[in-house]
Amino acid sequence: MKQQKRVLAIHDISCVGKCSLTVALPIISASGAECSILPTSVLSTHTGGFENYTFRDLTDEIVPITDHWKSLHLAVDAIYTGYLGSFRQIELMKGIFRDFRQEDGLVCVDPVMGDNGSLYALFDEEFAKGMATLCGEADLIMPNLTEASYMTGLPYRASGYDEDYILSMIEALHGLGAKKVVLTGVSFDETKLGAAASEDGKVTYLMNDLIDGYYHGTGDVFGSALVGALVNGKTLAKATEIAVSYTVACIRRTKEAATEARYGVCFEQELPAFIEMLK
Ligand code: PXL
Repeated sequence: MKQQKRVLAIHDISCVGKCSLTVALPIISASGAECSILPTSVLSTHTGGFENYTFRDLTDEIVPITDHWKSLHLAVDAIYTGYLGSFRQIELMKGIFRDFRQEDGLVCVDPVMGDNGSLYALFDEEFAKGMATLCGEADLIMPNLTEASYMTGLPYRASGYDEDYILSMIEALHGLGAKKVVLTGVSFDETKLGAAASEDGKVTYLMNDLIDGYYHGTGDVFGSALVGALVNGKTLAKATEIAVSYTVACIRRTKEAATEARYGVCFEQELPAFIEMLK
């Protein structure tokens, strides 16, 4: 019997809207790994498309929680960080990496900060610079093009770019310090969208159908599936392919259900298909 892997997922809890921990927990659990969590903040909804949401910063809880875990000698096989609740949390994450990283473990940073060329509410350029330093301490980073551009200083292009643009972005992202890079939101024509997975000097494009419209929380669905596939022993390229396929299936289902995009994607009914892809 293979030992069960433990992933520590560090994101906010957006109570409604299907992103962050409310997708990381079920997706990573479905992959067969245990998903321990560290909530960075609690919000009534996510900040994309809702107004008057509540926000409770949990920065002051992080050290007491992780001190307790240290007293338990808790071991984690992978750490997966996403939406952080304050600038101070960037340094706290570095401390968690130091304290909980295993020799053969995996530290994954999704530098959740923005999309479509701009930063989300509550983030600024200073935060992006801090996030770039956190990416430097990760084994794997998975920014979208917007986040990549804010962290590298290279211009953001929404469309009409060629492979050279993507390759220069990937090179600059490796320059931050991570050996593995998965750049999301890559599209060379109007029919295909996907991700570029890069390690050991090799870039693989994992493209799938582009479905019109903007669906909230898909970055977290993708990232959780990617981490789940990686802790199941898949290669970076294979894990990225699985994460792209699963995310597209979730978007397709949501489009068919015609639910409001700000409420997130119907990822639940595609979990059996995700589990199948991991076999
Ligand atoms: O899915 C990214 C995300 C996560 N958490 C919160 C957000 C967003 C994007 O807007 O607002 C709170």
